[in-house]
Amino acid sequence: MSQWTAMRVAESLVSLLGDARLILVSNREPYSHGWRRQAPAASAGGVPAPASTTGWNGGGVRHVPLPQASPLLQDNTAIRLSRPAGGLTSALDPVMQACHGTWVAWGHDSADRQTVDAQDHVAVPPDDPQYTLRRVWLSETQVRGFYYGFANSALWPLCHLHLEQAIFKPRHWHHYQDVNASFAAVVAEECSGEPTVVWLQDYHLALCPAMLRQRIPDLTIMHFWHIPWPPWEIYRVCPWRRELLEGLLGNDLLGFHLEQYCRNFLECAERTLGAQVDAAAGMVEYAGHVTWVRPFPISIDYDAWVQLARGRRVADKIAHLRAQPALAFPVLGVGVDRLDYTKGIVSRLEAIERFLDKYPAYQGRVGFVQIAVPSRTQIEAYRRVKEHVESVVARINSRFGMAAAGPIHYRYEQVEPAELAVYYRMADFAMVTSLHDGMNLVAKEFIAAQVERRGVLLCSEFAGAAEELGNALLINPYDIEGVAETLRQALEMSPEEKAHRMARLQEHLAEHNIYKWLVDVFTALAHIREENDGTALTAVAALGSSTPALYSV
Ligand code: GDG
Repeated sequence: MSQWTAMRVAESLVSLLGDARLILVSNREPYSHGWRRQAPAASAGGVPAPASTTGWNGGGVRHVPLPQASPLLQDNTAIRLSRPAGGLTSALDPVMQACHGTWVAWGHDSADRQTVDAQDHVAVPPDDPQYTLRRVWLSETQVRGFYYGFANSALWPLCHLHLEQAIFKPRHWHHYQDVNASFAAVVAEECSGEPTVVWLQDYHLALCPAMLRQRIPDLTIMHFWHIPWPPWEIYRVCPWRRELLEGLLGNDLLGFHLEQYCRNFLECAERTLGAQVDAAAGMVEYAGHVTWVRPFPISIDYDAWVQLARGRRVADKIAHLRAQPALAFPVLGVGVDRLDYTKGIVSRLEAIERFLDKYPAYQGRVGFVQIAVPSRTQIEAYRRVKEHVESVVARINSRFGMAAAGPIHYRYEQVEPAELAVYYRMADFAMVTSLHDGMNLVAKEFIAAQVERRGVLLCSEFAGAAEELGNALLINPYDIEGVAETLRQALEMSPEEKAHRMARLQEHLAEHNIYKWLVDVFTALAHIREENDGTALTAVAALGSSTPALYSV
C-alpha cells in the first residue's frame, strides 16, 4: 500500500495549514440533495442514477439514503442525498473532514434549497457532520450563460485548441463575470476575518481570485486548473483575454497538470499583460502581486481502484459478461469517456475500423466496449459529436457484424465506478485517444484495475497522462493508420511484455496517487506562506514530500 493514504495526508494537511482555515471552492458540490422517486424496496442502497444531462465533470453520482427520515410526498418521492463518485470530490472530502473547513459550491439539485439553514449552510456528511457546505444559488439564465455559455462553449474549446467550436458571446461573458462575483462575495463572507486559505477549482472560476484579493488583500489564494492552458497564438483570440489573466493573477499559487501548460500561461501573461515573468522560477508579477505557477499532475485513488477491481464478485461478473453474445469475442477492448469532442472517440472508432479492414483475420475475434457518458447535452457541439459517434458505430457494426453482434458494444449512459472496474479488469486493451486532454484519469484507472496484467494501454500523446505513462503504447489520434498499426502491435505483444509494462505503470501510480498530489500542492503553498508571513514549515519537513522546493530554481 502506498505511503500516501487519505488519513495520513488529511492529518498532514491540517498541520500544513497551521492556524488557517481552509475554504474550498468549486462549481460542483460534494453532497447534493434531490427529490427522487423512492427505489423499490429491494435496492435499499439508493435510487438508480439518472443519466446526467448537466455538466457532469469527472464523476457519476452515488445515491445514499438520508440518515433522518425525509418526508415522503404523495407521488412516492423523497429527499435523497447524492455524492458525485468522481476522484476529486472523494479525495478532497476526507481532507475537508479532517480540517473542518468550508466547501463553497453551486447548489444545483432539486432539494438543495430545502436542506440548508438561513445562512445557506448544511453540515456534511449528514450522518456525522465534520465540515460546512455553503451553497451558492444560480438562476436558470445564469446557468445558461455562465456554465453552458462562457465556461463550456468558450473556455473549454479555447483551452482544448478547438477554436472552431468556441463561441464568444458578450451575454455569456456577462453571466460569467456575475457568477464569479457571487462566488467571491460568498467566499469573502465565509472568511470572517480569520486567517484563511482559499482553494479554487477549475475554469469556471477564473475571475474569482482577483475579486477576492480586492476584497481581502492578505488572503492566501490558490487555484487548480484541471484542463490545458493553450499557447498564446490560440489564447489571444479570446476577446476577454486580459480580464481572465488578471483574474487568475489574483492567486498566490496557480497549478496546472503539466509544465507545458505553466509555460503557456506565463507566456500569455507576459505577452497579453506585459507582466513580469520569470519562466525558470515559475513566477509572474503583475500589479504588485506575485503568483507562483507550478505543475501538479493529478492522479487517482490508486488503492481504491485496486480494491474495486479485486472485489469479491468481480471475477464472476467478468465471466458473466464475457458469456453474453454481444461480448463473446476472444479479445475485448474498452473506452470510457464523457461524450466530448475532445476525447477523440470518432478517431478511435475509425482506427478500429481500419484495423479490421487491414487485418481481416481479426474480424469476429476483436470486440470493443465504448462507454460514453452523457455530458453537456444542452450544447449543440455535444449533440453533433454524439450523432457522429453513433453513425460511425452503426457503420462499423453493419460492415463487420457477425451472427450475434457487431464489434462495437456502445453504451450511452453513466456507469458506477464498481462496474467500470469490472470492464477495466476484463479488457485486453484500453484506448485513450484524446485530441487534447489536461490529464485523463481513465488511463490511470485502467492501469490500477489490471489485476492480472494482461491488458495493454494505448494512450494519446496529447493526453497529459502520456508524460508519466511511458510504458503505455503512445499514439497520435490524428494518424488513423498509425493507431491501427499500434493496435495490432498491442494484440500481438507477448504476455511477458504486457505484464512487464503493466507492472512498471502500476508501480508508478501506486506512489504517484491523488494523495501525493494533495501533499505536493499544499507543500508548495506552505513554502509560499512562509515566504509571505513566516509560517513554520516543520509540517513540510515531517511529510518528506518529494516536491521540488519552490525556490530551488
Ligand atoms: C477533467 C479534465 C482531467 C467516467 N465515466 C463514468 C465515470 N467516469 C469517471 C472516470 C474518471 C472521470 O470520470 C473522467 O475523468 P477524465 O480525467 O478522463 O476526464 P474529464 O471529465 O474531462 O476531467 C481531465 C480531470 O478533469 C481531472 O483533473 O484529468 O483532463 O478534462 O474518474 O472514472 N464515473 C462514473 N460513471 C461513469 O459512467 N461514476
